[in-house]
Amino acid sequence: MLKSLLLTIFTMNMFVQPVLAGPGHGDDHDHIKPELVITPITASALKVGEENEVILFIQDKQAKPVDVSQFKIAHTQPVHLLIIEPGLTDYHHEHPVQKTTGQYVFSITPQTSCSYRVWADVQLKGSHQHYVAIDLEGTEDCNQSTKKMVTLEASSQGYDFNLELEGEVKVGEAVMVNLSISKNGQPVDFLEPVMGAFAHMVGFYEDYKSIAHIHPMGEEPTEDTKRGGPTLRFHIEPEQAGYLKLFAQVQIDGKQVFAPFGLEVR
Ligand SMILES: [Cu+2]
Repeated sequence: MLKSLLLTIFTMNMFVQPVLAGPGHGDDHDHIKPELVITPITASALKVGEENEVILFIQDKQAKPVDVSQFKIAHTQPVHLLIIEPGLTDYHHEHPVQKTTGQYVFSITPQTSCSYRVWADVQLKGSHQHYVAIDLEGTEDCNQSTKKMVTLEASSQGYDFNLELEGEVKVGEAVMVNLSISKNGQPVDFLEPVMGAFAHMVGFYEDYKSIAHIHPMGEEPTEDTKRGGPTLRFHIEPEQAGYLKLFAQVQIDGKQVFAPFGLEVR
């Protein structure tokens, strides 16, 4: 299981499914150690509706703290944190900042009292991109029943989002997806660059173990003054069947706007 985690290879525009490396491998002495070990340093459980500061301690295989300079920059950031609770409704995308070598801080204001799972999207220089899962404790035990609503339409902060699939979403098959954004029926063509693109999409499977990072196709903005929209193309090639909750992220007027969708991968 850990072997497959280490062998997870990142390919642009492809789904990536890391195996969640949880505790419980303690007496298996001959396994391959994960490249990075990330431990949350938090005084207490996350408080709902409040800004919680979380410190992550990032160590390498030799338990040495990992400095931010050791990470390869991807989509303008050394570390991306994709964060969600078991119900797959309250998605957060954060970029932690290094305080001292190996210690990285970020803030999160959770909308639920559940625990949250953080997928740290990381790549050490000279290595491959992968995800490390970290759990943050909540104040409530939440069961993992995801509302499996299939929807290709979403509204968020006054903007309407629509997903158009150019084919059936099936395991192992590539399909193009068009994301369109409008407001009051008018196309939104003033999307601002965020993390080196006009839109990002991330998917979480209902098993709460697998994540899918989907990259935009086409030209990427080269300057902050560039604007994009109203339609952006993505490439999806799922490696796993089941319900997939997708979140699109765009930036408008300096604010992050997230739109949730639900798909069933056949
Ligand atoms: Cu990010």
